[in-house]
Amino acid sequence: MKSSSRHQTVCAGIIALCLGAVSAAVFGAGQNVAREFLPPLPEGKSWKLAWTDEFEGSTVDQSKWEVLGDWKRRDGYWVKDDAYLDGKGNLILRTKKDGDRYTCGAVRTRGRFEHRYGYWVCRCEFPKQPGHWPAFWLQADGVGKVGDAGRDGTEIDIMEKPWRDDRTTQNLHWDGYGKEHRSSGLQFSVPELNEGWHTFGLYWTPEEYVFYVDGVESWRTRAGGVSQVPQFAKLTEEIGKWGGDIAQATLPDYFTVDYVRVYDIVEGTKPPEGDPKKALVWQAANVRPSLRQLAWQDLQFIGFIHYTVNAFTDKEWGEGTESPSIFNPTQLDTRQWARVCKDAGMKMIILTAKHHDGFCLWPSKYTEHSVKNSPYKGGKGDIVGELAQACREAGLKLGLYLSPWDRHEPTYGDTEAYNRYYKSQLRELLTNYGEITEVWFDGAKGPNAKNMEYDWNGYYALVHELQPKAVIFNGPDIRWVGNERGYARESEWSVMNRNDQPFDFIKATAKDLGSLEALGTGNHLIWYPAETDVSIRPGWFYHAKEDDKVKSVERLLDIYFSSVGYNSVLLLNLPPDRRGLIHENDVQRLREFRNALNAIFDENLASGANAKASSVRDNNPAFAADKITDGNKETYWTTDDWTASADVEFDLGGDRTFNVAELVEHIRTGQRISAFVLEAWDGGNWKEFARGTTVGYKRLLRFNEVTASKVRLRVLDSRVCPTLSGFGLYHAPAIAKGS
Ligand code: FUL
Repeated sequence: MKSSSRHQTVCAGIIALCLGAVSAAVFGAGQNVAREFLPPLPEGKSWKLAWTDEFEGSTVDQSKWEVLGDWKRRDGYWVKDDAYLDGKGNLILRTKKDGDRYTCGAVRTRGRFEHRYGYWVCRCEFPKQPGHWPAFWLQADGVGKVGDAGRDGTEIDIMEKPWRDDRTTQNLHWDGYGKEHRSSGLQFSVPELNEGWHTFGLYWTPEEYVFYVDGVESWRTRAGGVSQVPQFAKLTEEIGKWGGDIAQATLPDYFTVDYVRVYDIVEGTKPPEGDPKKALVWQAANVRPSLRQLAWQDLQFIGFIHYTVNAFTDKEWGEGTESPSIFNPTQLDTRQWARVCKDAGMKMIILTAKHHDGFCLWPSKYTEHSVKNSPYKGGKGDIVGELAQACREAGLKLGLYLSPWDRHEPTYGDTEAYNRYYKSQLRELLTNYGEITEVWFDGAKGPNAKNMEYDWNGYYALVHELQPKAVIFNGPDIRWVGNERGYARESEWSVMNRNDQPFDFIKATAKDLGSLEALGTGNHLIWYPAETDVSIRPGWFYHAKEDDKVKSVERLLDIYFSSVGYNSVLLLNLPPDRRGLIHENDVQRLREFRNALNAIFDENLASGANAKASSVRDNNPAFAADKITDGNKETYWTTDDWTASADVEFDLGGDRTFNVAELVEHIRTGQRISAFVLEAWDGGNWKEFARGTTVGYKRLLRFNEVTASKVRLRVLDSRVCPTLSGFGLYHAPAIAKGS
C-alpha cells in the first residue's frame, strides 16, 4: 500500500472501513490506509485477490490495459496521452483543451483481463470541472447480442458521475444500444462524495449484482438476468452535455484512480487472525447499513394503516369469504389519514393493500375480490392510488403491506400458481403507484392454512427490480422486533449473523440477537435493524368497542422511548373506522402525544455545549468531541482503534435541569458502543445519573431530574472504538397520569 499523506479525506463521514483482512485500518482522514471493505461471505468461503493494478511505476502497464485513442468519442476525443501514471501510484485520466478540440483519457482491460463474478473495486478521486464525466464500468463484446437479455453480456456501470455535486449513478445496459436496448439503474447522493477518495465496488455472483460506495451497499439487483460471461474493466472520461457545459470548465481537469482490484470467492475459512474474539469484534464493528437502510432509519416514526372488510365485520382476521358488497366506507379520506400522520410527526404510511382475507384495496387485474366489486365509489375506487396521491401531497413516503397468507384466493396452496398470483399483484403495486419506500412481508399464517412454499427470493427480486430503493421488511433489509407491544430490546444491536440461511432463520423473538455470543462464529454478519410495530388500540383493525381503549399518552411515550429510543423505527398503527376515517379519539390522542414529544424535545440543553474528550482518533480535529455538538449528524467523535472506552465532558455553560438524555451513534460506520454511564458534576464529584448498553441510531434515557452545569459521558465499552455524532439533554414536563 501507498503512503498516506495523499489519502487525505476532507470528509470524516464517508470512509473506507473494512471487513476483510488486506492491510491496516482506515477511518478516514490521513490514516495509514485501508484494510479494505470486502462484502460478507457465506460460511466456509473467503476472498482472494485475483487481479490488481495499483498504478505504481511511471507508465501504464500495457499487459493489463489497452490505452484508448486517438478517436472521436461523444463531444470530444479519447487520446492516448491523456491516460498516464503520475508516478505517485495513480492513474490519471486528464481532460484538456487541445486547439479547438476537447480530449480526454480512457483505458480498458479488453483481451488482457476478462473475468466473471467476484468483487470488483476501484478507488478514485473526482474531477472538479463541468462538461465531462468519469466512469468505472465493465463491458463485454456480447452486450450487443439480443435474445438472452443481459446474460450474454451487460454493460455494468459501477460508477458514473456526470454531476459535480454529491450525486452518482449506477446502471446496467443490455441487448445492445439499438431498438432492443434495455437498461436499469439508479441515482443517489452520498454526503461529501465530491471530496477526497472513494471506493466503488461490485459484488457479482451468478444470481445477483450488489453495488457498493465506500463499502456501503447502494443497489442490489438481478436486472437483465445477470451476466454469465467474462467481462473487461474500463476506466474512462467522456465529454458531453450529460456532464454539463465543457465551455464552462477550467482545464485541464483530472480523474485520479488509486487502484482497481478484483477478488474471487474461494473455498476455505478466513486466515487465522490469532485472536478470534478480536477478529469477531472487528468484523462486527465494521458491518454497515446500506443506503436504503440508512434512509429508512432516518424516518424514525412511521404510520401503519390496517383497513379491509374487517372494519365491517368486527374481526381481526377475515375469513376470505366476505362479500365485497359489505365494504362500504362512505367518507373515506386518505388525505385525512395523511394529515393525521403528518401532524403526529410520522414520515411514511404503510397500508395493508391486502390483508389475510385476500380483499384488495386496489382494483387488481388478477382477482374479483377487491374494491372494484364493492360499493365504495361505485366500484371505481382505488385506495392504494388515493393514499399514494395523499402521501405525495403531504410529503410522506409510502409503504405497502401485501399479505402472503391469503384465505380467499383459490390458488392458495398450489405453490406455483399462487406464487405467480402473488408476484403479479406485487408487480401491480410496485409499478403503478410511484415510489414505494417499504414493502412489508407479513410472516403470519393461520394454524389451519394450506401448505405451500412462498417464493421469498422471487418476491425480493421483484422488489429489487421494480423499487430498488425500497427496504424489505421481514426480508433482507429489516427485521420484526419480535413483539407487537411496541418494545425493542434494551440492547438492540443492528448487526447479526445470518450464516448462510434464509432471512427468516433469524428468530425475531429471541432475547439476544446481537451480543458477541449470539454472533457465534461471525460468518456472514449483516446489518439487520429492527422495526417495532404496535397498534394505537388493542386490535390492528377498527372495532367500535375499542373506542375508549386508545393507548394513553403516557403509554405512547413509553413506547416511543422503548422503540425510537432503543435503536428502532416505530411503526404505529391507526385503523380507520367504517366511515373510512381515523376516529376522533385516535386523532385527539395523537395530537396530545405529539404535543408531549414537542414539549420534551423542542429544546436541546446540550446543543452547542463545549465538549472535550479523553481521547481523539489520531488527535485529528476531524474526529474531535466538538463534532458531537455541531448539529451535523455526518460528523462524529471517535477514538483510535481498540480504544474501546473513553470519556466526553460536556460543559453546558451554566446550570441546566434535565431528565431525558439522547445519544446518537454514527451508524454509517457501524454500531459500536455496548456500555456507557452518564454522570453529573455536583461541584466536587461526578455522580452517575443514568446508564445504558447499546446506542445505535438513537438511545433515549429517562431519569429523575438532575441540575448540573457539566455532564460526563463515560463509554465503558465498545466494539473497536466508539463513535458519537449527537448528544442531547432535555427537560420533560410531568405527564398527567391516565391521560
Ligand atoms: C400480524 C397479522 O396477523 C396481524 O393481523 C397484523 O397485520 C400484524 C401487523 O401482523 O402478523
